[in-house]
Amino acid sequence: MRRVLLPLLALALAAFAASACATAQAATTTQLAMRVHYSHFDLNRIEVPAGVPITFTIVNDDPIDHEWLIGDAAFHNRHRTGTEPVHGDRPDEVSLAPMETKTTTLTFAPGTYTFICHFPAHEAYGMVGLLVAKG
Ligand SMILES: [Cu+2]
Repeated sequence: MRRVLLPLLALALAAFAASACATAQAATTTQLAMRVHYSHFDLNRIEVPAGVPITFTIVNDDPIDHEWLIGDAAFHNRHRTGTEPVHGDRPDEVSLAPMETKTTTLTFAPGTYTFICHFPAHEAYGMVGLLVAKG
């Protein structure tokens, strides 16, 4: 059993490393298309310029609800224990019905932010990404 598992693990790690490289975005990007598929964001590391509007088009390709919430650690701590099933029209809190596409525009101060789906168990499953705004 152990002989079978080790090559599979190596293969999985190689696939993860390849996908991590493929999902980085250049720091000049102001328009981003993002897809949610199998409860994962297809972009998990994004670099954008600080101080200019960044427009995100987020496609939920799954047959279940998701959300895209972006902010700092305090923002996510609030949402991890929050009880809002659906978010309003705040640009940093996007609720996505099954197969729905939404667009939102945000301007970031220089820094590092995370975007997370806070539906039960989705963050632990890997619905997390990093955005770096470079000044
Ligand atoms: Cu989700």
